[in-house]
Amino acid sequence: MVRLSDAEIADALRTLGGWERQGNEIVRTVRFPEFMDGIQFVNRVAAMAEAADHHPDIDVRYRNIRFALSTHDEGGLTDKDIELARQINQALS
Ligand code: H2B
Repeated sequence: MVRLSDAEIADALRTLGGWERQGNEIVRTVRFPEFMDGIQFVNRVAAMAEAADHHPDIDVRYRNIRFALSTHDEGGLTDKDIELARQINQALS
């Protein structure tokens, strides 16, 4: 898996609503109606992550859940992060 260039990351983010780059990560924070809605969504993302063998950092703050994606093995962002972000967006839509 090759690291994406700054331009490739910027291009991908143009089609990924809600995500922004923060250094070696892309992040999205989602607010859910209730705490348990967020937890159930985290479970769905966990299943996606296992299927992809690619795991987000997830920060649960009551109804606000922050997902951070990075490819730790490569020390940066790769297509795996973009693909998981797309899956998360699709699950939210
Ligand atoms: N998740 C993330 N986010 N980055 C990685 O580099 C990574 C991972 N590596 N999940 C995977 C697992 C790797 O350790 C296994 C061996 O495929």
